[in-house]
Amino acid sequence: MLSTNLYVALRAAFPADLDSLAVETDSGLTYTWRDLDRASAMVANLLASLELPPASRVAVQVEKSVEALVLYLATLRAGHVFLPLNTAYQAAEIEYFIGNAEPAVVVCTPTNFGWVSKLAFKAGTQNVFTLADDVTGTLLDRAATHSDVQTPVPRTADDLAAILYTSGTTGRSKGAMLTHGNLLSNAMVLKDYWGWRSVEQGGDVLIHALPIFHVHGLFVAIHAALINGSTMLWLNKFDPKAVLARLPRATVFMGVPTLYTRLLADPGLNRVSCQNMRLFISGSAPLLIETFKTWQQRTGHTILERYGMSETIMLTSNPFVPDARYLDLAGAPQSERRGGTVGFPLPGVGLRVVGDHGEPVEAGAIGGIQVKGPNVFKGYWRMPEKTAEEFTSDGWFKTGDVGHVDAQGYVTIVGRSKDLIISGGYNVYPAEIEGYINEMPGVAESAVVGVPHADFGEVGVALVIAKPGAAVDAAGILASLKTTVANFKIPKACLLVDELPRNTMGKVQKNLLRDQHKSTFVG
Ligand code: MLC
Ligand code: AMP
Repeated sequence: MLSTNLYVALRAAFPADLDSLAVETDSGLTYTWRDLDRASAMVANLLASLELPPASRVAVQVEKSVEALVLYLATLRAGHVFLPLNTAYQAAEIEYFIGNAEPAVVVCTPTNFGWVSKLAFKAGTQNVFTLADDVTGTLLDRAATHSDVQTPVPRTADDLAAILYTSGTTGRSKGAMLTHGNLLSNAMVLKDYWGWRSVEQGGDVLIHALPIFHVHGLFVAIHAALINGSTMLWLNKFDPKAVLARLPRATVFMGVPTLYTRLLADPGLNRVSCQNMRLFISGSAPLLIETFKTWQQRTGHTILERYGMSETIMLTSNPFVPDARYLDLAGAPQSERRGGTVGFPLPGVGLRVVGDHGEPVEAGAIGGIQVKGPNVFKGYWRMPEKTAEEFTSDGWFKTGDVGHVDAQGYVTIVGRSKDLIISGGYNVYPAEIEGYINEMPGVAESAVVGVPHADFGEVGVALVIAKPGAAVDAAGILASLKTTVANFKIPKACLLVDELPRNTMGKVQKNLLRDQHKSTFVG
């Protein structure tokens, strides 16, 4: 069991040659392992100089950069709690997170400093720094005056390391509290299960093309690279051409399904460009079987699909190679990566499928997925009742995902009991968008549902009923939403309708709406 700060464990895994390459960016900057260690010490010392109570929240909404990664490491070192925020969030969203988390430090882009600092100061935050993606900002100016040596603050496995806001299964955004122990145990399991190669074994090189404000880019990708001493080829923004250009020097790639479909759209993706690669990993949203198969044909590689969530980090994975240490339910080594499934529960993760009333279902039957393990979060920030609702009395976390486990043990996700749209790997909560639309003048009611989309997998469509006699304009609704919420949450179509289908209880039948509008974007 971890008895120290997560940073200490990551640091212990840095290669012996601290002057070797840790990160190379798309703008040509290079960082050695020593650079990461020294820079994060300086920022940690800056945080220490603020004399904050232990486990203060450090809320961060900045563009992706290696300095943002350094800030994450520094927050761990200083014993505080990292709170990353999607760069697309607008003022109303940021105001809620700051009000709820009460961060002691807020770091934002220089461009957003005006409005973010106003919100932060109003909420009582004393320290607002800026950080741009070109190695500038007041955070770095202030850190430059501090020592590049720092002893990480002792933390236990149960101490908080990060809070990730997610709507979980219902309602308003809740802060999922992840501990040093959650993050380290999951990183160690993935290092082993995905067969990461140490520097002595030739090393791995990861193409890091995901945003770093979610589990996938921040924890799965970064921790895997750091805990293995692997170099990262770092892209501040996903660009298929930039990924293709780096494939010959890389061995591992991680992406949401949209990244795979966009790469497939480039003729430069083929067996030759992928010949140095050893592993392509997909997750955060369902990978279509067509994408899985086309990828196999084009590149000769079988994508490894895994499943996780903010509250639990990684839960299941298809196997890396047949390995006698990991047996399937039939007692044979887990071997095949099976498209359409998310593989097996990771070592140490308990997974069960239950019926509507929590009763166990027969093998192979569909039901709610519940999980247990050292990776499962500590609860929702300052919401003990919500936390209690999402756990069973015997300690299993209700994921809100619906699926089944076959006789061999492969887990398949078939749907979600939570009303959630996953668009390009980002979560969109229909209730939040409906709330904004319902407030608009002339709107009587609305429903937002997810429909298939070739690029984003799934996107929202809004169905709106106008009040009698009111002149409501669908384009105007979308334009108004754009001024209020993050752009990825905006429905990609809005239709005015006369009525919404309801069941006998009066509840809108979203399954019918999804079915009616399923061809809006695909043939
Ligand atoms: C961008 N847009 C999106 C969108 N991303 N709309 C819906 N869904 C999305 N995901 C909007 C833009 O605002 C823009 O609108 C229009 O779509 C076209 O933008 P784009 O230039 O094509 O988008 P791009 O910037 O290229 O971003 C697409 C993307 C990005 C796929 C690269 O969405 C992305 O990085 N997704 C990864 C998300 C991720 O990391 N998820 C992990 C969650 S962790 P307009 O109107 O402005 O033109 C998790 C747990 C787990 O789920 O298991 O891993
Ligand atoms: P988040 O709250 O952003 O962490 O999103 C987690 C949700 O993403 C999960 O509860 C699943 O619904 C979904 N998810 C993650 N990985 C997969 C996958 N491989 N297949 C299907 N759904 C996935």
